[in-house]
Amino acid sequence: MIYQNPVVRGFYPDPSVCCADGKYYMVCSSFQYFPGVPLFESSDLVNWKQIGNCLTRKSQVMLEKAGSSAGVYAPTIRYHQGRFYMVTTNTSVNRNFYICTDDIHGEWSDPVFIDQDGIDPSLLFDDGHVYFISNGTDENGREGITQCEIDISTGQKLTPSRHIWAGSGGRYLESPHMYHIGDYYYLMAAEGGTEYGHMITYARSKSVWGPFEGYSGNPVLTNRNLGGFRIQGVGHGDLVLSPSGEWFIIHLGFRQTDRWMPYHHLGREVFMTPAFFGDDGWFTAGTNGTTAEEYEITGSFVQQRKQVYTFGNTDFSVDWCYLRHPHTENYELSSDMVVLHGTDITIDDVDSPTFIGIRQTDMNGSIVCMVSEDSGEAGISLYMDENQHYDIAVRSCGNGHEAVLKLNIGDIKHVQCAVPLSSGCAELCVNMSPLGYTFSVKDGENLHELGYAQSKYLSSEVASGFTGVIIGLYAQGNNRAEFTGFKVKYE
Ligand code: 6LW
Repeated sequence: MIYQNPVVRGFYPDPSVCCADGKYYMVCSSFQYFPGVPLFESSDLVNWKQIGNCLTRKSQVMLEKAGSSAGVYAPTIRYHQGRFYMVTTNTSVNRNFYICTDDIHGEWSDPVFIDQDGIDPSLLFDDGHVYFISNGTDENGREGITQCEIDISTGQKLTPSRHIWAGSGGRYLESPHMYHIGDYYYLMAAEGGTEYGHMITYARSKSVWGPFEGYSGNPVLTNRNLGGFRIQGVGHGDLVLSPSGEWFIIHLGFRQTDRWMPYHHLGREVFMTPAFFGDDGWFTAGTNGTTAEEYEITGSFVQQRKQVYTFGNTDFSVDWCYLRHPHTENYELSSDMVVLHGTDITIDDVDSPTFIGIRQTDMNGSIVCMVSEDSGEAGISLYMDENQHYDIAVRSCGNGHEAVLKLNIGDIKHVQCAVPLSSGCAELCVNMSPLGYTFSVKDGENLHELGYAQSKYLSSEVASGFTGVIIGLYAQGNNRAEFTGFKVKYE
């Protein structure tokens, strides 16, 4: 069947995948959001369902006041002898750690820390040995792909950290994964930075310690020369074998808006590109080393795409996320109503405001929600980070209420429009298009247009950082707010 890229839409960067008992499992980065490291399941590599998150307890990850795009970076998931391992970096404390579980639908362990630096850690289980690989520094201070052997039961290093590859010469050598396939150890990595110059490169050796010989056709996968093409920034991937024995690279990329000086605001998403091993044991990927809109995979199934998200058809502990560790007493979540209790902490703070969000997964669509609040401000935020967000809200003023559209772009915090309301209850509406958002409010029978704001200012190119737009429900100002009839519908 033909599948379309991306296979997972919205801000789910740095995918890593493993196979266990006929099912595939995938994890992604989560940065300052909690719970951390979204976990997906698939039986065909094309249809992915989020089944949970790996970091669900405060004791597993320190996120207090973690900066936006700090916190939890790229994870790797591996399965060995009945046990799943997820290894990642908490950049807010600069430490690599892994957790494990024997029940992929259950809780994961507390963290085991590893004394090797760098980001993007990975594990290789090979012939009774476990290797830990990151883009770290060796014992002599040399940076590059760095490896040590560890005792997987304690995290203790069994060898010094050794430099094993310097990459093909691109900047930001990261995302190493090692595979033992046939006679060779393949070391795949990303270079070029996670932007328009991103790429996947690899090398191979007959020994896990090298010396590694770089593939002469590196980069094996990149869209950096496809100016104007919608899919950009492809890189950071993991190799996987499909149920029918075809190789694929599951990797990140993004969908750009505009042809000249393009930008992207939905974050980095999950793409899948076929890889082909030649008789010489080297592999190529995609369409002449690039990722296209669609590919073929053996199998007769349909690629599903969820187009409607409501309180009733999503799971608050799976699909939704908080900013840092939430103050749980401020959230009452049920399938027909969300009640939020606002505090002094606002969504402009690097903290944990009362905020619960779900990723914007497509460019075209609409958001509606009835919001009722008593003495502060409550509404919907198109949230990139604390400095870049558009908010439509009901707020108290004088003896009454008004509907507001607030644009926050860097240091500019602007109230675009304020309309008096007949009560503290109104229906907030957002229309999403690739180039921007249109905001309106319904006060009983009266419809008020509040304005328009460009998606460009919520993009990674403007905001910087590694995240994407989240549709957040928030309350602030020591109030009580009720949200009902929430619906996101994509076209
Ligand atoms: C991640 C690095 C990268 O750790 O971006 O795309 C960093 N690559 O490998 C943050 O997602």
